[in-house]
Amino acid sequence: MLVNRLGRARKRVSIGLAVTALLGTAVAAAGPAGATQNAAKDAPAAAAPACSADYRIEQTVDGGTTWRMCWHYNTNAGLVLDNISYQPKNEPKPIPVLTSARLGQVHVPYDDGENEYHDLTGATFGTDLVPLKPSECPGGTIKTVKVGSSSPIPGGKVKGLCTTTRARGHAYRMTPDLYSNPGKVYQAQGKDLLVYTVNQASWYEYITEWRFSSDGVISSNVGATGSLAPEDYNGTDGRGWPIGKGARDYAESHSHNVSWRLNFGLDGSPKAKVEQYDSKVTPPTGNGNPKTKTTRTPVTKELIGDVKGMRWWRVVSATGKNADGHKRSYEIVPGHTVKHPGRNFSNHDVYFTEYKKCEKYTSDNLSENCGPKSVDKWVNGQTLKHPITWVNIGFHHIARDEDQQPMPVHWQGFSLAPRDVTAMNPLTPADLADQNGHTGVR
Ligand SMILES: [Cu+2]
Repeated sequence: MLVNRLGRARKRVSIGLAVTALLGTAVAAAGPAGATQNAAKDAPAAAAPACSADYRIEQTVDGGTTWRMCWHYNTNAGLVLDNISYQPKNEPKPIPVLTSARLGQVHVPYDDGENEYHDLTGATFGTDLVPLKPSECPGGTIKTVKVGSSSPIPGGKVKGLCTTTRARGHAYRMTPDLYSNPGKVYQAQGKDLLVYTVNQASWYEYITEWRFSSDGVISSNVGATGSLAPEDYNGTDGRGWPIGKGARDYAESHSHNVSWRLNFGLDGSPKAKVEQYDSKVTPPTGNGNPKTKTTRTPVTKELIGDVKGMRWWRVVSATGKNADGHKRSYEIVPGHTVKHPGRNFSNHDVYFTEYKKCEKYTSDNLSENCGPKSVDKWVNGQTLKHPITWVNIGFHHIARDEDQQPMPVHWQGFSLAPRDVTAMNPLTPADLADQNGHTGVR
């Protein structure tokens, strides 16, 4: 990630100046209404997104599920999705899920300690949105993003936001009676709405992908591709891997610690509750079987959380219940991750902080007069009334011969799984709609 190409080095400086000029205000938003939009995204989500057609995404996917959202673009954070709502086929109106969802930081520390980058706030990630070819957005639409004068694309308008759909295989499958009627099968193939951009940070290209499934799951993954930084082939100190012939060029090892900032707005209210679940397994005694006891801990104050054993968290709606009378929630499901103990903001899986407008970036926070610069230091015992969720997913990149050239995409990310948002599987076929709860032996 070293930057010594003259143009890029200059660019880094010019961005630094631009950021300085903007300190204390909203970071440069290239969305429909700039600061107004920034303020609006923290308000409770409306049932229908309040944005113009150019900034609206609405897609009904197979199974009758409709996802709606607005988007805008920020020259640091990149793509920002606002007012995301989910409407399965049997729901009378959209269910607001997230008021705002975006990256929080891409932190790249090198193993030799010489460099440590914060790609959103300290590199070209946001300004260097790349134009997409139609073939990179199969079956979809590429929207124009007004990045502005900091874009390397003349005019600053980049055809860089793809929205499309993609098959994901089975949504469900059920054979009610394999023995007497093996031909009777309920099955459906799932379709997802995909929303993605590609941002260049020096030699790397990051694909930021959001996936909205017909069953209510939201996933975000960042795919790192592009090139290994040509300057970083001096890892002969035991902190690199030989790339190229023999043992001459050693690509320096490093980490990509990607984090996300999620501002939930379940059922249109920011006042969600956070819960942590832990399960204790007791090994069997004698000829018995293992037993597991699960306990719920309300997270009432700001928290730094680590996955341990069977632990998980959910964000619970303060107001909404499904048709079964259960509180709606979304569960946080981290993907594969490696924590980076080099900094406290990269050494944990989740951070729940009380909403504060100026707390924008996981590390290297750009706001002036906002106290410490990283998320870990914002966790200081405040009561959670309007929780902000930060998810950190790390990857230690020890390069390999296959990383050139270009580098195959490496994905890292997480999902948000609906838990009791609807009373049944939102894709339940009409035949099975009465099978809710203990319906007896089939
Ligand atoms: Cu890498």
